[in-house]
Amino acid sequence: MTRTLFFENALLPDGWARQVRVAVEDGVIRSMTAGASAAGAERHAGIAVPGLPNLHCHAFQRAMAGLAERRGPANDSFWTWREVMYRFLGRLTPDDVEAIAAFAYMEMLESGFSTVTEFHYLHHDPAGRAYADLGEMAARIAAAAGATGIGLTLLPSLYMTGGFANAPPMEGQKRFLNDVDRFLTLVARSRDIVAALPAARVGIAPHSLRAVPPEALSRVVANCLDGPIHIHAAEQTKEVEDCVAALGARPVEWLMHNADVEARWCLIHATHMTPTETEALARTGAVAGLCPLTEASLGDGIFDGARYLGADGRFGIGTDSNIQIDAAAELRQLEYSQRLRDRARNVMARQEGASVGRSLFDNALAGGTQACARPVGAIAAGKRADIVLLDADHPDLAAGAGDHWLDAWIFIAGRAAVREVLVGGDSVVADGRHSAHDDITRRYVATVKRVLAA
Ligand code: NGQ
Ligand code: ZN
Repeated sequence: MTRTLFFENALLPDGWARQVRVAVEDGVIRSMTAGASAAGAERHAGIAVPGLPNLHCHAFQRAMAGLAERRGPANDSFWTWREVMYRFLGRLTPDDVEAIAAFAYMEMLESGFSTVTEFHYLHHDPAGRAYADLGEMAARIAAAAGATGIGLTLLPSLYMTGGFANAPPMEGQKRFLNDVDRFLTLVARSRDIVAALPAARVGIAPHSLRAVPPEALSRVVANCLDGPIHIHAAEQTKEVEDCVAALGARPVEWLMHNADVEARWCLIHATHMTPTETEALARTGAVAGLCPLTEASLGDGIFDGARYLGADGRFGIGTDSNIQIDAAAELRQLEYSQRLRDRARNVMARQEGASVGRSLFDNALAGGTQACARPVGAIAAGKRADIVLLDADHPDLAAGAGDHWLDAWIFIAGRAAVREVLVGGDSVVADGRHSAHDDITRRYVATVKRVLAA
């Protein structure tokens, strides 16, 4: 059945348009016409922009947000945070993970994301034994995506070692571990698990050079003939130093020389790169998966956005630890981190007069779409009808037009500007609230109370 949607203002591939009619069939845009009449169409109020892909998420971490903000005995860091995180995940059951993921995905939709790319490594039971179904946890992620309506790219993650040079895994990592063969079985199982979700994709996520030895990395990449390949790289300076000691090169440098990094790849964080690495990464056509709020929260460092953008590097944004789920806030943090470092303004836009919000949005949309490998990312024929309607009556947007709407959303209003979200043409968020907001929230709160009391 074909439905016709109508938007007073919409951001189309060649720019802002007025009075846009969009025909949708089976969740996919078949045609669109600007300057058209609204007769007979479903009118959706607000400013229509493509939904953003979230290119990096560990959903379960949403439930420990705020629980690692207490000072420890000395020198808190990414590594002490990771210990807190490992203790927390040790308690989670499959039901818990499903409830937490549904809540996180609901918040993503409510903030303007319409795809989640789940970098999924919590595979086994608390004792480290595989569940009867190797894909038990993957199925919970898929169920949460299905319940909320968010589009899913599922990236089963391979985790083998506790550090470089085949360091044995730590106790807290035993729920993550697979060998290459069992991992490939899990990838195949994941394809079955997501099959019922609209245009879901499966890729692979070798966790990091810390957790995957070089031989295993080349084997899984050789076995992944399609779908995205994501890997954490160069997030922490200690990781860079350990990588140089073990492999003789910095993480991004090593990947450039030893893996065939191309457009299917997404390097998560890529925080600590030399100018040469930054420019080399840009040339590969791979995506840098930036997670600015998490990188700030964890004290990772600042991505060299100015140089990377200048070299035509592709990037997208991810919510990673989910300390705060807000698409606009991620983009704002990215720009503000550049400003603070450079003592400058309007860094992440290239031409004089260009809107920084528009530049951030366009880049995150294109890079996120490439990294999730779903047919999304534009209000255009052939793409899924994943559309965010910004509130044209919000005080920060009401007097604006065109790119100013994006600047106002990203730099001022944040998620409060998101009024409605359509996935596959169906409204899942209205008046800023997901259609199952109360049920999903109740279940989440009950879960967190139980987990924290345990
Ligand atoms: C993760 N998070 O996979 O959740 C990691 C921590 C690790 C970040 N790197 C675990 N931000 O790196 O081993
Ligand atoms: Zn991550």
